[in-house]
Amino acid sequence: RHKFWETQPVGQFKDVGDTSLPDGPIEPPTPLSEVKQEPYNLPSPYEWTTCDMDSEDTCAEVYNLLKNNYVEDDENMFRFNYSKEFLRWALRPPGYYKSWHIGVRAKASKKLVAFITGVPARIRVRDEVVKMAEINFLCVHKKLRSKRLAPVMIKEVTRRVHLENIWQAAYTAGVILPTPITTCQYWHRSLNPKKLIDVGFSRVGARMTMSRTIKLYKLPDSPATPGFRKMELRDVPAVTRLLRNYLSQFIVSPDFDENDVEHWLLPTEGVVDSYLVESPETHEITDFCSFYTLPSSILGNQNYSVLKAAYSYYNVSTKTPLLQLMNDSLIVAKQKGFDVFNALDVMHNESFLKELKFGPGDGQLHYYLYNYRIRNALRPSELGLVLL
Ligand code: YNC
Ligand code: MG
Repeated sequence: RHKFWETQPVGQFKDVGDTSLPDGPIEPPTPLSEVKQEPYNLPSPYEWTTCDMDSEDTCAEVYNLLKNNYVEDDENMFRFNYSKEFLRWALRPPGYYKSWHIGVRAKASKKLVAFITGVPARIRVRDEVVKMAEINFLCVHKKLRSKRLAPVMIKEVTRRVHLENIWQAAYTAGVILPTPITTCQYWHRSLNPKKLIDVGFSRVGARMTMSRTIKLYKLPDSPATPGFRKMELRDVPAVTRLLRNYLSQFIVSPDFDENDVEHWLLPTEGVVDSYLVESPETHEITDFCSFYTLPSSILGNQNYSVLKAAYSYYNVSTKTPLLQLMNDSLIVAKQKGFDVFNALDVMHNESFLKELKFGPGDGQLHYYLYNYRIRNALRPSELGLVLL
């Protein structure tokens, strides 16, 4: 059924429940000299290109490919619209490899028609920290679909990851492939219910009116927690300690050091927002919350073209109840003009979703590891990893 995925070192559906297979790498690394030195062959009208995300022109080409061809919802009403600044942030973390930012061009026109990326990450699985690639932004132009280009792109990124002596990867997808380590659900908290209803993102509930709906989702004008403020560069060491300690309880999570925290969590305008609670008495950093900015294009609506969405990222509560911390996060997101705040049911998110008036979305997000078996699927609450 999966002509390509059946050939890959991933957990196979036929092995689900087989307790004789050990957790950990499926295949051992091969000597680097045995890694294929030349790129895989593309159909002859196409050629490989390495995308230099430092270049304004290349970044704009990638942005436009994704804006027009990347992920849509099941009803084709919305399409992710990652900003150029976001793409630069997502693709240039500490130690990134330019060679993992892979494009395909039409030889004749030089038009960019496909893309796939990896970035390096240390991911902890139980008590082992594994160097991995996080694979994202796999996209084939709408006119080139179903021609088996995706398997070639996946094999090529795999080859380039292997050339850096890295043998595992993590990725998410909306489709079911062999085989998810966990399956998560998105939840949505309306911040601008009128717009969400007007564009068909949500509906006026049974026995509800527009004005009652607006009242239901109303939030205070400013955060309630004393000492709640934006994260700054000087907070990196304290946030790293807080986050490392928090993430250690999950079965799978990133192993963040201070450089990673500075890159992934220090606020970047229009890309990632982070707040923390500094105790007014002790000046201790006790709590942390963050979200990233990922708008969606609204397809074929007369009045609106963009849905402004915030996505819950990493949140840590030690003193402030998580519910209160996340309510403050909703308040600042509302103040910044977001229409909706999205969160997965990962980590401890279940504990606040219903109470803070998030509603379950349709469509699921499956998490996968490449060349690393986990015999028993995790519960979403056992996962401490958010991919972009
Ligand atoms: C997908 N999302 O099953 P089988 S998520 C992985 N991830 O193979 P074709 C996928 N595989 O089943 P199309 C996939 N979607 O026959 C499809 N596949 O074994 C598999 N959409 O290829 C599929 N972006 O080229 C099948 O299909 C084979 O032309 C079919 O292209 C697919 O970024 C795609 O949703 C997704 O642009 C490119 O539909 C296209 O349809 C598209 O005939 C809209 O492909 C955008 C979209 C996907 C977002 C993402 C994560 C990707 C992970 C890739 C796997 C990485 C593995 C680890 C590599 C490093 C290893 C090391 C070390
Ligand atoms: Mg194709």
